[in-house]
Amino acid sequence: MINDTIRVIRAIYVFDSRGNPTVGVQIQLDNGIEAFAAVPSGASTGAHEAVELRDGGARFGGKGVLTACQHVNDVLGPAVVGMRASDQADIDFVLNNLDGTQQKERMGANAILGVSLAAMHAAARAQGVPLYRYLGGANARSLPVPLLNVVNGGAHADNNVDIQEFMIVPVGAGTFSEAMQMASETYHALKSLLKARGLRTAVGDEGGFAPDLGSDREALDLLVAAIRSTSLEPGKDVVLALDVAANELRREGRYHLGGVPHTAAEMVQFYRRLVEDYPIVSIEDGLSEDDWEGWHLLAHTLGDQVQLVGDDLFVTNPVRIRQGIDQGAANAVLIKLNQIGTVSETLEAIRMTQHAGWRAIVSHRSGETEDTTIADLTVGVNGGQIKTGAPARSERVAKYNRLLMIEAEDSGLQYTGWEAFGR
Ligand code: 2PG
Ligand code: MG
Repeated sequence: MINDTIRVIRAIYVFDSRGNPTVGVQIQLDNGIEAFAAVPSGASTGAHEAVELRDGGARFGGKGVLTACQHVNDVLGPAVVGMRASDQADIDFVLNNLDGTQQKERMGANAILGVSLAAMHAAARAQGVPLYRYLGGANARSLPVPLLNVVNGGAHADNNVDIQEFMIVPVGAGTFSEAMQMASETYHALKSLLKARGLRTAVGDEGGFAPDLGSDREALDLLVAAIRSTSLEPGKDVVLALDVAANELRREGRYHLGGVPHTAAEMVQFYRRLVEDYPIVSIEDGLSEDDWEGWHLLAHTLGDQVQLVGDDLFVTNPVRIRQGIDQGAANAVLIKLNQIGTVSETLEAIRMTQHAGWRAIVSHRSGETEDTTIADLTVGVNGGQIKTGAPARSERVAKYNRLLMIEAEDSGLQYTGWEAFGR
């Protein structure tokens, strides 16, 4: 039997891509194996997410994580020392029990997830297999289609674009590396187009460009033009996806687009026209986190044409996902480890989603680090899709680079391509 007993767990703060502190957890096993995991952080967070514990006060503008680190060092870490790193479910059970709240606000989901992730990495190392193989065993067989956010708006950029993310999706590629080439070439073509039109080429939090544009349609037109100018065919080689992050648009019961208030039904019609006019295959958070009725209408109207992804709606929470499946409120779930706060609950969320015949898209957060866990996670669970920002900025490309390495070391893995969207 492999000896993977946990000997030491220690948290320190490290920086994320926005320059804010975040929790980093170091782990050492009795057999000498060490691992490290860093926790990501969102900006457009859902009200139902597990709680990220911040110190408040003057230090780091209130965003310090010393309390969360202290919880790891004094409470959570000591409780799992002596347990086996591969006993993930037991570890996560102990962590959750020590917290004892619904949304992990006592210990902090950032503290809990740091320990949970570190244990998972150490366990994989102890078994001498890559993380995706540890998670998926013989069943890990595909490389995901990347959803690359190349135009940033909403809460992720200082511009006047309402929709938070405009993504390119290289479904027509034969391999993951070919997909990344298509994406990178389109990204650079987009930059040239922006320059030629005298538009800003500064980037937002996820590495996408953040130009001031007249409308959301102008962003979509630019993307189609960029794809064409690389000799790729929009709708065949490369398609489009949106994350509206509609929570951020909602005020006084209406969705504010271009300064004009819209009902949920009007939003659905807005999407219907966009899907008619552009090669859009996926719309995330088209409506807000508690607008179940609106989601139902959206799924009823567009559910058989386009992937409808719940992010703030489901917050990777099995209870909310169950509700969504029972109501037919969407057909896909965005998976973010830190929305729920442990590895086990994340795996449970994915299992439930896939079991219902829905798609589970593994995702980064807008605040990221060099940690590449999500690349292995999506391969391990055959997620088929990953969303991790532009093909630029190291905290984003670290995940794509990890997938390139997985592709290079394991020729048995197939690129998912169009199949990711059931076509
Ligand atoms: C989202 C994410 C990631 P944030 O809304 O899907 O792109 O953003 O991490 O700010 O919630
Ligand atoms: Mg989102």
